[in-house]
Amino acid sequence: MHDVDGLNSGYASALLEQYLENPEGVPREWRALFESGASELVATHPGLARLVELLQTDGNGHAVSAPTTPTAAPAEATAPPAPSVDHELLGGVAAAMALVKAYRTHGHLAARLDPLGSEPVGDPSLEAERLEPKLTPELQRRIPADILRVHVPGETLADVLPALRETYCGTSAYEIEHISDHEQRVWLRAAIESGRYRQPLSVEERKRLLERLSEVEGFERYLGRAFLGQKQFSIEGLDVMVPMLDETIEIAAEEGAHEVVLGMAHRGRLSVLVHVLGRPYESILREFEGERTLEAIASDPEGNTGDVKYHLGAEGTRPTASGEITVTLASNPSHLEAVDPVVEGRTRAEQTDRSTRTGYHDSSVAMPILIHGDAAFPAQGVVAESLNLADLGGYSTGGTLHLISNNQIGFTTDPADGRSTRYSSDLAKGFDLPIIHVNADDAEAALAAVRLAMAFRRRFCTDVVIDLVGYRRHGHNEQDEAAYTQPLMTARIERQPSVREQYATALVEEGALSQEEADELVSRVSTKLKEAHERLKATFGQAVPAVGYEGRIPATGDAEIVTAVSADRLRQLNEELLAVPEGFTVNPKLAKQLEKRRTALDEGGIDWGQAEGLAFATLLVEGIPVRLTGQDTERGTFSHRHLVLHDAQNGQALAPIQSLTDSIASFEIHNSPLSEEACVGFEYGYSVAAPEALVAWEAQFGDFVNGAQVAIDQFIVSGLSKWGQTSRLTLLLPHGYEGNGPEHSSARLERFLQLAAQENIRIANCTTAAQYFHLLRRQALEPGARPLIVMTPKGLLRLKQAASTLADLSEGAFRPVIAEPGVSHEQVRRLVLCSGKVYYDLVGHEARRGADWLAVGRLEQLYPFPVAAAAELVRSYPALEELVWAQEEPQNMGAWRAIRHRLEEALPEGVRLRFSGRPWRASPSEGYPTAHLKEQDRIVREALS
Ligand SMILES: Cc1ncc(C[n+]2csc(CCOP(=O)(O)OP(=O)(O)O)c2C)c(N)n1
Repeated sequence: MHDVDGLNSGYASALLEQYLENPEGVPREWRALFESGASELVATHPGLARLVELLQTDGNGHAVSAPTTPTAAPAEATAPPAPSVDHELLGGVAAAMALVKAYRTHGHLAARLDPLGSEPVGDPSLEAERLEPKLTPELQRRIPADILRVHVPGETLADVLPALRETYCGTSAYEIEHISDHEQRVWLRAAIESGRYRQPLSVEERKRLLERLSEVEGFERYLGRAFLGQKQFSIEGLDVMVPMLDETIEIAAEEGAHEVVLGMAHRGRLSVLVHVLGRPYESILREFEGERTLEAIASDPEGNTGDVKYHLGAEGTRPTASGEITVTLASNPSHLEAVDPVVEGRTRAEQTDRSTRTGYHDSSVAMPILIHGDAAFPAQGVVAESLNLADLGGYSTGGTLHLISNNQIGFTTDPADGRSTRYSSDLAKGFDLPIIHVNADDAEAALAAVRLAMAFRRRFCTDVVIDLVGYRRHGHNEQDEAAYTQPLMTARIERQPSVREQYATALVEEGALSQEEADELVSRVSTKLKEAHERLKATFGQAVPAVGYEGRIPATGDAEIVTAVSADRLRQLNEELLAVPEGFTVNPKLAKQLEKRRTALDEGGIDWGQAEGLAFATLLVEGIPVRLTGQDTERGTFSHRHLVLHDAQNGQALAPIQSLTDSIASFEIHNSPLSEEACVGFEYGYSVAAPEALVAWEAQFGDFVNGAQVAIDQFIVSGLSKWGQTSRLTLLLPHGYEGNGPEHSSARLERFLQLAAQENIRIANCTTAAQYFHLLRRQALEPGARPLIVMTPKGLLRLKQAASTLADLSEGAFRPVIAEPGVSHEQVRRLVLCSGKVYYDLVGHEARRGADWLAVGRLEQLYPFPVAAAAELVRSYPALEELVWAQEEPQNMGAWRAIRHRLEEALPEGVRLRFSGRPWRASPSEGYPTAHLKEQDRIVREALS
């Protein structure tokens, strides 16, 4: 820096103002000063004032000059000339500021985060001696600390520099400067630098921490010895995760949470079950023994598959200083990270009071914790999808603690092959989350990281990430030889004393306890485990108590479910659904459409959207909460729903369904973000934790539901068999061939049918608004909860013939099979059976006209297959010769392959079965509308003639 002509505070302030307005308008030297790490200074006048004050004296207390002929300076800056500027100090201050900024921004690059001792890359900006001007020790001592606005103690830069280095480049490191919220950045800097959350532990706390680490290590090592080579996915190398969870739960309870919902994969899960959820040792030991006594796993009386021990969920109650707290570990599949949105949904359900009309959400009552693998976090898309939910009105949970259990490897894949970013956590930067990296061998620093994270979460209600950097002592699992692929790392790990050993040594050296006492902590655990194991062995041969399943729900029972609703009630609710308060302007075009709903009850023509609204409203007055989400669901993709109205004058939103006079339950409705996997997972989690509610998710078009395939395969259809976990989650999937190409036609009915077994789910495809009304109500009221998959229509939403009358809703029930009305059964020789929209193509076709030997039947429920009703229908045509199954979908898709055997079983002797539909196809439908029409016509003709 050279030739800053002179200074006074008025001049400097004016320059600053000018700089803020237009950086290009101030002299280069000043711009450099303002920009060289002095952004904080620039933004805050007190810092500037102090700088000016400092620079106005030459070190001997003499005032220094102001410009005589300021080139780009404001005209009023006319202080008397004075001797000279302390250029060295001025430059030093700028460099010091740059240095502080560098520590905050890049300090992590020089931090000692790897317990295995790899060298940090460092960064030139962190080296005081390499800056220009050089920050020599003398110069450092001349720069007062207060001008730097740091929070570490010290008078001058020379004092604060080591503290900054220790803070930002020690065994903890921080990435916070990417956060766009100024208040959050400022808070974090102060919290980190002041050491507020890194207060030294008391001797008692240290001993307790050592005891905990001994328990963790003792447990893992006992399992390793007793069940040599069995998979346990040991936590060793990241042992401190357990005390970190202890600390998190303790703080969560202190902040008023009644429940913590935890999601994690295999690594360390058994240790978490025992130590964090309080599962008795015996229950885990039994699982290991179970693999030896095959009988235990081969004899589930209900034909369930069960699951491996490191997938099972559990619930435990833990005492804390602030009272008891429930800790729930969500069951999860192998599919890494798939459980993330499920945990969020579960938590959200716990946080929601569904007895109020809009659902009162209080995020303080439950807290989600997600533990991620370092390979999975950056690479599984569902992570990003889930992070994107965090701040959305319909999804937020008040901040998730993300803990990356970073063992610096994914199975056999090194980070260099596993991600394109420096850190595993980098994705979180894009979500503006603070990231705390911490060395897993510094147990106290790890606890401090939790305290900081929790304080931040409490203050700002947002997610926080802790990247816990450790290692993996035993390879991917205990059957694996890590040295095949990571020989050097494996050898290094063999030399690494455990965190327990390191911490014990440190405490013994400090005199906090003796070596004997430290050893005693270890042997105590092993004794306890041995005893538990002996106790367990003594019970072998006795009946095995059920462990791990969270409340089995009986399948469909005999209870009569009344889905019809009195006409008076429907009239009243219909009026209320159409009512808007004084002064609310409904869009005039929409108002006309809605007006039709007013007369439809008396004149007929209740369409899909209206029937759906009425179904929801009737449930609300019966005390059943409803939650409906999906892409553009408030209006409805096909503009058919309109449960949320927007004032044409001011845009204000209004959902009349949320203020029904007699409603005693919540109606939540939210447009979802453009995600399938996370959104379906979220709703699944919500529905599991809210078994009394009707939770529905709607796809934009059914085709897109395959973006949520993991949630479907791994949770929705198999959760019951694996974990005894089910729900009444309802998927609304627009389906039907209307000439919109391969991707706006099929909700892949065949997939759901293939996944249906043991009455795990229900699948329906209805053809009238009333059927949909009764179906939704039945789904909510049926005592046995099961997920429901509905192929919902597009064209039928407005089709006159698909509309219903008031009597259709106030009488009757859902009919799984419907015979064609107005047909004389005696004459029928061919029954064309179909499902969904193609029914109207068939009955409306010219070939149908006058063919009194033909009837078209509808299968409205595809699973569980209505065996009796289908047989009854077929037998009701005494002259039947042929049954044709007609479908729009190709032969390898749709319902055909799943129900063919059912149809064959239903056929009387001598009646033929024939298929009419698209031929085997790799893509669901034609791309050209004309090709579609031609093909549709062929299918219908072949069925009818
Ligand atoms: C979606 C998915 N793909 C692949 C796998 C197979 N798999 C199991 S563990 C693992 C490595 C995971 O590494 P990381 O996330 O770092 O966790 P770690 O096992 O190291 O704790 C892989 C690839 C899986 N379980 N899930």
